[in-house]
Amino acid sequence: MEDSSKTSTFCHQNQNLCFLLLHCLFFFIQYLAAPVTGDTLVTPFRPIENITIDCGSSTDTQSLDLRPWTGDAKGRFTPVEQQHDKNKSSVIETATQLLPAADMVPYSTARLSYSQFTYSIPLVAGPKFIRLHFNPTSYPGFEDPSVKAFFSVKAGPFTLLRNFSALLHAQGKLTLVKEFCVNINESQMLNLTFTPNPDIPDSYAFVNGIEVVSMPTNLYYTPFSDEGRIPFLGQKSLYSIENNTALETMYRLNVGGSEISPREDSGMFRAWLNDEDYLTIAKQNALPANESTDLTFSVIPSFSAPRKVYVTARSMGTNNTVNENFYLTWEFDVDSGFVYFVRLHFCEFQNEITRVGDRVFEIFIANLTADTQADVIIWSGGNGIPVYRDYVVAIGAKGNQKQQRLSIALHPAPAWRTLYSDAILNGLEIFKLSNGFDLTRPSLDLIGPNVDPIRHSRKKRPIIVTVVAPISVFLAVSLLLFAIFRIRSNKFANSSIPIPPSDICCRFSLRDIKTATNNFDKNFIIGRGGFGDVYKGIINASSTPVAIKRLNPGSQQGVLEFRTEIELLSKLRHQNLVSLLGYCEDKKEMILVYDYMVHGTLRDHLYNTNNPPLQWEHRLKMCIGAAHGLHYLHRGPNHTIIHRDVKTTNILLSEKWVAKVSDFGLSKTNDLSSTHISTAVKGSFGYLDPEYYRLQKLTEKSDVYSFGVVLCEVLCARAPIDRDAEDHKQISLAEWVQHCYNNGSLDQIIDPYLKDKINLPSVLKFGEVAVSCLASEGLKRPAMSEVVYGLEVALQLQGNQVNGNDENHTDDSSVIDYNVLYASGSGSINVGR
Ligand SMILES: *[C@@H]1O[C@H](CO)[C@@H](O)[C@H](O)[C@H]1NC(C)=O
Ligand SMILES: *[C@@H]1O[C@H](CO)[C@@H](O)[C@H](O)[C@H]1NC(C)=O
Ligand SMILES: *[C@@H]1O[C@H](CO)[C@@H](O)[C@H](O)[C@H]1NC(C)=O
Ligand SMILES: *[C@@H]1O[C@H](CO)[C@@H](O)[C@H](O)[C@H]1NC(C)=O
Ligand SMILES: *[C@@H]1O[C@H](CO)[C@@H](O)[C@H](O)[C@H]1NC(C)=O
Ligand SMILES: *[C@@H]1O[C@H](CO)[C@@H](O)[C@H](O)[C@H]1NC(C)=O
Ligand SMILES: *[C@@H]1O[C@H](CO)[C@@H](O)[C@H](O)[C@H]1NC(C)=O
Ligand SMILES: *[C@@H]1O[C@H](CO)[C@@H](O)[C@H](O)[C@H]1NC(C)=O
Ligand SMILES: CC(=O)N[C@H]1CO[C@H](CO)[C@@H](O)[C@@H]1O
Repeated sequence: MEDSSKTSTFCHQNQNLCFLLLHCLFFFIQYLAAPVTGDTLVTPFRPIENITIDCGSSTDTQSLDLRPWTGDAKGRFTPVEQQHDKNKSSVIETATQLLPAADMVPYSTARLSYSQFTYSIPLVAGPKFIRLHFNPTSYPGFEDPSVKAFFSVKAGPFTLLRNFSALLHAQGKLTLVKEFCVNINESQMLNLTFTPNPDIPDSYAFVNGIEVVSMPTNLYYTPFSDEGRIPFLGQKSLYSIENNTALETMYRLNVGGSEISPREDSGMFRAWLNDEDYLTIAKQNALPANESTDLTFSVIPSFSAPRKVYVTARSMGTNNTVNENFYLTWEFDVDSGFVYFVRLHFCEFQNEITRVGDRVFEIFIANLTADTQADVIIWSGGNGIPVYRDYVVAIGAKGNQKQQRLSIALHPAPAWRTLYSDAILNGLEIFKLSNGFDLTRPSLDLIGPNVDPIRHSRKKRPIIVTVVAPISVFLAVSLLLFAIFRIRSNKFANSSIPIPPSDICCRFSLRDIKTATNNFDKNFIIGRGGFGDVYKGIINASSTPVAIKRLNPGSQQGVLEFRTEIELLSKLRHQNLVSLLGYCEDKKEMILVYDYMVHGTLRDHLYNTNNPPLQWEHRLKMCIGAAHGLHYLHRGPNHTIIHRDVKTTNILLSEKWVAKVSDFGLSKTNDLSSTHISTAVKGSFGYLDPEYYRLQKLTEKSDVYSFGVVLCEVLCARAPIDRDAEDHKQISLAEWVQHCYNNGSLDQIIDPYLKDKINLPSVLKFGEVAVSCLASEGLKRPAMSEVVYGLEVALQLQGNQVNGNDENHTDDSSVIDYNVLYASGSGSINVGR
């Protein structure tokens, strides 16, 4: 028998090849027919085969959705029985149970048998959906289905079901559909065999309806040319779904939207359910469907999922503060010992989300990290463009549990990466993949004693994180601070503020301040900060201008920071720190008086400015000066102070172009008397240390990171975040500099003004210091003393040509005060190696 069948297959090979080619052509045309331009032109997939068999029916019927079904008792699809025992013969019965009208076809009739029966269905080559429809009820003449209706189903060589009980699987529902995907190698009869469980006496098999629908060749199967393209989570490898794999559909959901009936699918009669039952917490936001969204299928074929999937979605909602700590999570029961194929469908259709970086989130599947920077706009290329992402994950066994929960969790990316702290999902599909030809036997590799079920990498984070300001506020603060110390007025008042005796911080009366600022005249404002306005005033006797910072009244946060700043600054004296001259605390007013910094902020001389560009040597000296200032803060004789808001707008330039670190409003002392360091994440967009953000643990290495960003700005003369960058890699300056440094292309991104004016070794040294500051682990970043040393090496490599012979810029910051530098006897110097 076997020999003859092989021979006949062989004889037909040429004919089959022809068939294959024809169908390849057919699919090709179908792909072409799927438009890639506008939503209005979308046509659903037209399957060449859409076979529907109404089992147990002697007539052709039609379901309520107008699909025609072929009765199997008439001949064409009549199954063949293995042994025809009169008493155990297959019978056709009308189900006694009352079914809803919509379910009458094909569920009102059934084919049942105590012996094996086989449907032979002629098919052309290619992947197919096979759907089996069951109405698990009692049928006259057949014993209790809960004990006897156990059977297996094979499709060709694939075992789809074994010891299967439709009644148990239906879990109380009236009907049940099992969907599989198999690939037909060559045009052949597909044998679909139902076998009662031989271990159970008088067991029987039954089926109410069978569907076979052809599907696009590479809808789920990996194209022949692609050697593995799906990330295999937890395995550091890629996976391909090959023709010899059978798939069982476990879940197919229209996330955030309503159920989609087979009729409404994109031509393949797939059913999409709502996701609500699978959410771990019911509160999540379903985004309102925007039915008028124009979808553009430029990345994936338009039949990938019906339109409804992409114009509805679920997100976390608008409360950023809550989202930071939240995982938007679905959970699904799956069988242990199998590999699962997960497809996530995305489409940004909200008007707000149009640009790279708008909504970036993390994806975890089965507790494994699937993506840390999911950005639908990057994947799709824009708003209204659907896209899907595939992942494969193995679910091992935990103990002897036959089933486990596969979770899909979304979490917003850290605030320095994403504008909205949110995540989105439009649809999802989960398939079980066969082990060899078997979808029912767990793989020993996955449940064997040696295999620890693949462990999750997602750390459970205690929910004690307080994020003080959402990203938009960071942005706003950045922008506002940008303006500090910018001179807006040339009118100065005569002031009666007395000169503070020596450099000891003194207390001014409110009247003094009012006189100096002409009663807080708006024309005297030179900047606006997060805590209030900054005025310029003149101390009469010396005609030395001062900067007067008036805190917004009524801000509790501000009062604390005000006192912190007085306490800190009055104790600190260093040539690279802005000196506090005095303060005023009167009624509700809180005012600080500083040295006025004539040349404004460092940023004022780097970009977005009319000031002439700074020479490289000057930039180096300013960086060295600021680094000294920070080093003094970190390693002062009696204190450790973490600045927490290091940025180019907080580095001011004195009349003699000495860089001075300013704005200690966000600082925290870590001296012996303080018992804890606040864990509230503070800082500015673009400068925030990702490790600090992640671990909420504040160390001076967070300042080192921010200073690394400052160095990048100085080198490239651009903002830390450029949301208009053409390439998304360039949005974050820190990431871009690291990327270019590692590629050896650092010289190509430096400030064009500097080109040809600097020595490459100096730039490379500078880049090395900057990149070392940006190390993702704080421990690997240098101390500020090492940064100072590294920058001095860079200055030497440049030849230090400035000394003495520059009219405009006389700079004393290159003079290193080693007593200050090594005051705390801090560690070794590695940066300069
Ligand atoms: C067939 O069924 C009849 C009655 O239902 C019974 O009398 C007879 O013994 C059965 N025959 C076999 C071979 O089981
Ligand atoms: C898988 O099957 C399809 C259709 O039968 C065929 O076009 C494709 O080449 C096959 N791929 C592989 C890897 O055999
Ligand atoms: C078949 O499944 C039932 C219910 O899950 C189980 O009790 C029984 O042991 C299984 N039988 C075999 C032979 O696997
Ligand atoms: C398809 O063909 C491959 C190789 O040609 C073979 O290994 C595999 O068993 C075939 N699959 C089916 C379902 O016939
Ligand atoms: C399918 O089943 C028929 C009848 O049961 C048998 O003759 C044929 O050889 C089978 N074909 C395959 C590919 O198993
Ligand atoms: C829905 O989408 C259309 C087209 O993209 C857009 O013009 C409209 O503003 C959207 N409506 C809402 C409520 O987002
Ligand atoms: C966000 O949630 C927090 C905590 O539940 C709540 O205090 C705050 O009012 C919410 N904000 C908005 C805008 O709903
Ligand atoms: C994932 O983690 C949760 C909670 O720690 C656990 O209950 C679940 O079993 C894990 N899932 C898998 C697939 O390991
Ligand atoms: C979507 C599709 O192609 N449906 C076809 C399925 O087959 C019946 C005939 O059996 C056609 O009438 C449908 O148009």
